[in-house]
Amino acid sequence: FSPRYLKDYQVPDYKISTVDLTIELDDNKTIVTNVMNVIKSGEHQRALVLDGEHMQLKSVLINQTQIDSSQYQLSDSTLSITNLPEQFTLTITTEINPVANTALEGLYKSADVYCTQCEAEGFRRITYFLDRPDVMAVYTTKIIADKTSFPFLLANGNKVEQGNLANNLHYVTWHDPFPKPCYLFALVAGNFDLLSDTFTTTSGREVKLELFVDKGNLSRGEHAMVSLKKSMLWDEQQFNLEYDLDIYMIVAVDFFNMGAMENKGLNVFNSKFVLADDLSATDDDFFNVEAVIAHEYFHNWTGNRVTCRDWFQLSLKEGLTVFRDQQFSADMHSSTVTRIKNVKIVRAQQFAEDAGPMAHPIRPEKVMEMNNFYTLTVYEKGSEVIRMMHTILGDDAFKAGIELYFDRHDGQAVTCDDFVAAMSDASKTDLSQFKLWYSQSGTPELIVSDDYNSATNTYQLTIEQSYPQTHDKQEKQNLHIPINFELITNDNEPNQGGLLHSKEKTQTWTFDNVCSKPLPALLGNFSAPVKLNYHYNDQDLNTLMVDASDEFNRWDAGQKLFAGYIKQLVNNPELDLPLQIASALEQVLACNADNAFKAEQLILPSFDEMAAAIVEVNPGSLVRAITVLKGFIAEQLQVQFLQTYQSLCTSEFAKDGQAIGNRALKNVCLDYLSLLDGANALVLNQFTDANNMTDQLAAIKVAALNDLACFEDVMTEFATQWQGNTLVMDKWFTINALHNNENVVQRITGLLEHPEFSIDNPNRARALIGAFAFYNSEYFHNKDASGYEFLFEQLAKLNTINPQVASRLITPLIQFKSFDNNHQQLMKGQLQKLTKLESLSRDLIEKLDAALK
Ligand code: HT7
Ligand code: ZN
Repeated sequence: FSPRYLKDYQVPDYKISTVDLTIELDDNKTIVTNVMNVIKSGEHQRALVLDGEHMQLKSVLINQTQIDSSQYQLSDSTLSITNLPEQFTLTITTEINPVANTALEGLYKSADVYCTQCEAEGFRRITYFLDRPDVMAVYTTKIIADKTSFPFLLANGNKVEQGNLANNLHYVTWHDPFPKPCYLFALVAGNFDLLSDTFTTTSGREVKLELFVDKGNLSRGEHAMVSLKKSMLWDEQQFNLEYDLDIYMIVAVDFFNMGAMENKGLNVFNSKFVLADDLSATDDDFFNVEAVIAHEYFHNWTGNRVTCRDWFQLSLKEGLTVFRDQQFSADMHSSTVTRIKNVKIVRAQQFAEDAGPMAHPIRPEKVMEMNNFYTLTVYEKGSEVIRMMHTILGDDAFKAGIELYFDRHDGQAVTCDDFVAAMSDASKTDLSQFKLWYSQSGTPELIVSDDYNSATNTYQLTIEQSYPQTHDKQEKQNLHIPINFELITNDNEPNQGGLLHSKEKTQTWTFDNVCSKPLPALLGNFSAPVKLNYHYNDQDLNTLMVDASDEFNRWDAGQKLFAGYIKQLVNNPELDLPLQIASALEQVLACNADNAFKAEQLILPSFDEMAAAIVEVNPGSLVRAITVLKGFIAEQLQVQFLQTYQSLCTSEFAKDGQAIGNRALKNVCLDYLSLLDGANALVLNQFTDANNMTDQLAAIKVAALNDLACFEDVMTEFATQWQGNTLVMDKWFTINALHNNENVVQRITGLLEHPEFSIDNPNRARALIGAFAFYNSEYFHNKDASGYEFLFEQLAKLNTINPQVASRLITPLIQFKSFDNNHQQLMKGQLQKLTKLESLSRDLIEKLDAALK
């Protein structure tokens, strides 16, 4: 397997203007007939080299005449045809085996549903094609299948024909008038319940909305439907973007490699991001369903109408669409709490990726397996880069840039440079230095110092950009970094504030008329994805927690306070903790902010976030440091936590923002109280009384994390209550994996044999194996290496079953550099063993090569 490089991009030698597919569905022998209109690009005699994998070629016809195998060349991954006219009809027939397709790429059958996943390069498993996003064609798709088992036959676009055939077969033909790359092709066949609705666009067109769910699940689709309509309205109001086809379909399936897929007019969703009801879904689940529905809907413009020229440009659509879904969520809920959630992911996970062996710019330059680049960097950091443009240009100019982007590029496959050019031209702003964010990997660090002169009332702020070496050894340049700032003074003058543009290695800003020594509040709303290094003392952080105008900064000051003590506790677990920490949190509990925000203020930085901020840490010491700080806070504020907890226990269930905030705060209190005497009774009580999944799950989670006496009983009761409900049982498997007990590896090894566990199902594999490796930090990193060994064994299986899932689950092992030398050696040992596996997938080879080089 050799890598591909961005610098080698060439326009395709041939265009394909139309694709007519006939797909005769069968479990093991599905026949695909693909009739294409092909046009040579320019004058040349080069071969047409089509991509194709994992299928059998049955016949090739040029202008309706069959050619024999002497006229084409077949390899494992290509079909090459030479001596071709300027324009011709190419008909290719292939046979595929959907049941054998456990990788869930291309056409697969699982749980009685035929389903496709073509992004990034799955279409080449359905038929031979120029499988690249800059080849855009108009598709017509005829699906033929058994009428009883598959009453719904769905594909992109509008339904144009349907009818019955002999042998209980039937067919439906779909036509999608919008030229699209093949990664947006989709087909679904199955027997579903259908939730129907309509949406009338601003220009007065009525769009049919259809949501397909497993039989018996109709009511669990309602929240998704409401979310879809909210998303459609928001995109019209914010960006003037209307939906374009007559119908928008969403299908929920249980077997899916990722969250969802934005196929034109026919989104396919992991059922986890569609199904939700009051009893079985948590508040977070409801939030996530709405966000993912919005994300896929927003892709209709940012991704589908304007797509990527090549896969190196993935962030063109993903970074922008994540930014759009984050803005949507911020508008639908508390904007600060939404922002805090986004930032936690960047700091805990994206920063770790950027510091690990797979570090890459948001526009990667070298890719071996494209599926490996659907990363936190491309998505989340990509979104931060778009957000910085929004911050620099302001909302109006940003929206003018979006408008110009669509005026220029509707119907095209373009690059990140094209996007930035539209932004720059519409706003008349020079973004040439800013563009380096697209090509530079790693997390910048800002080293901040200051000086106040009371004689002249001037204040100087100096910011230095610093770049730790990344794994790709890339040389770094100074970036254009927007820094939101506020100078907090205790005089009666209004605080100065605004946006600083850091562009040089070291830059100093001088502020006049500063009547007392100010405290700088920097990076308000996390205005750039960077680490900040300024020597705040505890008193400063306490001031920021109360006085910073930016709510995000108030939260962040608390996080910095906690992080400082966690770092000290790692080296000295006996450290005397000051009562000041508890009194700061006492103020938080007592103030009249909204409860969702208070809950965030009380949550300590996670293991991952701290691991990303400490060099070569001992994982056990870090877990203990966090526990010591948490225990100290719990003891100091026991009375306040209990009072708050009790005041928020209500028998009524509501789903409005306030009720959600109340539950969040109540369960953070429970989390602290679960470390103290009386925890078992409290937790058992909450479990028994719970009338919603948020509370029920919170109870079993703290029972697991603290290995409470009630743990086994509540788990058994939970499983009995929810057996058969796939999504809830995923939660149950996850809680098992989080059990804070030395026998956890035995427990989860046993669960691999549980009748409801199947490693073939990505959600199940992630729920059990993924949750253990990503979140049970204590026992995954156990010094006897049993956690690493367990992951190795599962990865060895997943390598052949589903390489995409294997490649995601290997993440905690390849990020060994965060940990001390002993752990590094143990983790590397497992990686070395993986390299010895027979038929190692390209996905794992790429990561192992990077990690071990
Ligand atoms: N654009 C999609 C990315 C994707 C994907 C989705 C499902 C299964 C496999 C996949 N590979 C890539 C999802 C999105 O970002 O909206
Ligand atoms: Zn996306």
